[in-house]
Amino acid sequence: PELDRIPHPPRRVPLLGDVLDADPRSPVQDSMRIGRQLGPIFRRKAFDREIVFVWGADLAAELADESRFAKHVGLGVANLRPLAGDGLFTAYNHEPNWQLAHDILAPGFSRAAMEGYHPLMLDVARQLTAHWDERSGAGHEVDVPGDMTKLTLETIARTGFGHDFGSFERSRPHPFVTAMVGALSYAQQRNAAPPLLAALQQRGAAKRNAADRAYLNDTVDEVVEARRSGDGTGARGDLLDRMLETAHPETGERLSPENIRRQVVTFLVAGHETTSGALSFALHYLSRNPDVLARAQAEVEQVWGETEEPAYEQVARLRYVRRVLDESLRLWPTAPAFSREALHDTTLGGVHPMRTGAWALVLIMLLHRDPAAWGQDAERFDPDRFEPKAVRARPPHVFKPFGTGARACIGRQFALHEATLVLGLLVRRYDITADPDYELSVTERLTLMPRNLRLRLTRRTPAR
Ligand code: MNH
Repeated sequence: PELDRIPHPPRRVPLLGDVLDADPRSPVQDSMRIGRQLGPIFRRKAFDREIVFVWGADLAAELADESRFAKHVGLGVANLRPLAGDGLFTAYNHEPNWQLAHDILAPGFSRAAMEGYHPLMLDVARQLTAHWDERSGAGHEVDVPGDMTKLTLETIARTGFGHDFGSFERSRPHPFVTAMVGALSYAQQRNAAPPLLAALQQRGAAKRNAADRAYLNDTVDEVVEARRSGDGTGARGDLLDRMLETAHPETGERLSPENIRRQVVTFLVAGHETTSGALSFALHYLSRNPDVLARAQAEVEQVWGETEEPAYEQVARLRYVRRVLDESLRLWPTAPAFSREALHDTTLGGVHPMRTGAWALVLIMLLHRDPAAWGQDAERFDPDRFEPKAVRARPPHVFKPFGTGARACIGRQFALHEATLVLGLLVRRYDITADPDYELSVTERLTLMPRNLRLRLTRRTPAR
């Protein structure tokens, strides 16, 4: 009865629900299509489970109110619990390890910490340009998502954990990435499976998932062991040092070895997959918008000048490059949804009653394209939407690529610094052209990633 006012797809059938409209490989893009027809709040049912989706700017702003709502650990996030447990991303709000780990790790994302990561980020970016130099020029193309994943995995592994996966020395993705993609896809598919049949039908998939999790955990254990048995300098002050050595500033409490394992896998995964997608979408749009690319190149030349290797402060000065990134994250927020639950009985939008604990999924994809907030041309790529004047003219809570509230992304500044630095270096060094036959298609594995995106590069002169 509480859901009566919320529209659902017209082809609803007994027992199955709306699964005739559902493809487990593209739940977000399916929901986007359905949401456009049904409006700012709607529901979809898979077998016995019904999910409420919200994307209207007004309703999403209500759900952002931390006095009424909080993060809900459900769907894909909950399905990752067997791997990530009470790690930061998958912890329930009430689990003490959330606050503990948050307080211990937050200084690892301070300005001072970021400044310390900058030289390592540059090193990794230079591995990428060396790799791309060999693949620039006539007759070559680069595998954008593949190479962005190499870059972002190396970046989080080296800055956070002092670990080198050697991604650029490999022709195929590192097995860590393959296992991670397997785990993310499995977590996504489980949302679509009928609860009883799932157990029977998915035995093969469950077995593969157990193998993926075992591989990820083994990798994590090796990374931790290497640090523990290292020369004991312990002076890096990186994320792993914080996890192993830092006590809570007030309580003196420390993370347990089991929780550290959950945090390491959380950061290795959350710390690279979505940034890789964000960079890939941005490069796609740069290749399709020569005027935007030219403006970005002009900015980098003006702000960085002759500087061979930009300093930390020079990255945030790339205002236009940053807008390109923001606009890419608007159209394709690579973590495309998050859930919010009611802290007490309340009414959403004045008409939809929600009991304590009732939850809804915010479809960031559609929120970011709501014409009420973004105008009638919301589908068009236009970085000028992020000019300060335009930002001030919009209501708050309409741009949420990093989630909201206390459980918003802890790695936001890390991702933005890394991605802006890399885009700056890339547009300064190369002209980027699209394959005219390529049409953007997007794969989903909880996150979003352009499928088979290949681009052509030409070295520019003077090239840095
Ligand atoms: Mn990240 C939470 C998006 C980069 C580590 N991240 C979130 C959430 C979103 C998100 C959305 C909130 C999810 C929810 O409410 O259920 N994160 C992104 C995007 C990028 C990103 C779009 C890149 C672009 N994230 C990063 C990086 C790191 C990181 C880089 C680590 C270095 N993110 C996290 C962690 C959380 C999180 C950890 C969980 C924080 C918490 O709940 O306390």
